[in-house]
Amino acid sequence: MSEPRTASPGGVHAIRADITTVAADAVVNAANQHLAGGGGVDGAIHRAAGPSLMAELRERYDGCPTGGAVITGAGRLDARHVIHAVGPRWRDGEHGEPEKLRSAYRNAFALATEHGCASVTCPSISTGIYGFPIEAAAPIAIEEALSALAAPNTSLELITFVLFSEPDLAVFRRTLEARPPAS
Ligand code: AR6
Repeated sequence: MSEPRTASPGGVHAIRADITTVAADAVVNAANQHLAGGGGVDGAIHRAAGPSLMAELRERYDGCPTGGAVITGAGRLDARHVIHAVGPRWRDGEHGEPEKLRSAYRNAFALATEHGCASVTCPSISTGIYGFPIEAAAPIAIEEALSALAAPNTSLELITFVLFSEPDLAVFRRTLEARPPAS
């Protein structure tokens, strides 16, 4: 796992899977401000990675604000890093939720490129327990992924959104089809 993984074709993709089973240089986690673990994809990632993840979070970080992201090793996951991104809890859309979600993705992809990652897997942040409507979240996620891939000198080549359900996958696929490909 010393070489960055690349898979062809590059770009932004959406698949249906359990994110803990998909290999990548970095796996994005939908975490909370306390970096305390929890349910949903956060619980699944911590269970699959093992206790080293929580140990490193406790040692290196004192939480993370909403819209931010931090990075750790990946324990037993088939990855080099886990990037813990904190999305917003949905209230009514009038409390900066879209901007905070955009910021969580942007910071997550920035960390991935700072660490020389080529491939990143990513869940749909905030659209589970945090209640962000997925139709509004998918365009934000995909715009940020395309913009991260288009940045000059980025190490990023492939961003795969890993959705847990067919309806969620359909929303991401529809949104992707409506967008121009990354240049
Ligand atoms: N692989 C891929 N996607 C998954 C998986 C999985 N194994 N498990 C769930 N999802 P959520 P949030 C999907 O609730 O809304 C935690 O307690 C899920 O269907 O995991 O950002 C944290 O600690 C949904 O589409 O994250 C926070 O407290 C997406 O992942 C809080 O939940 C995100 O749902 C964060 O809530």
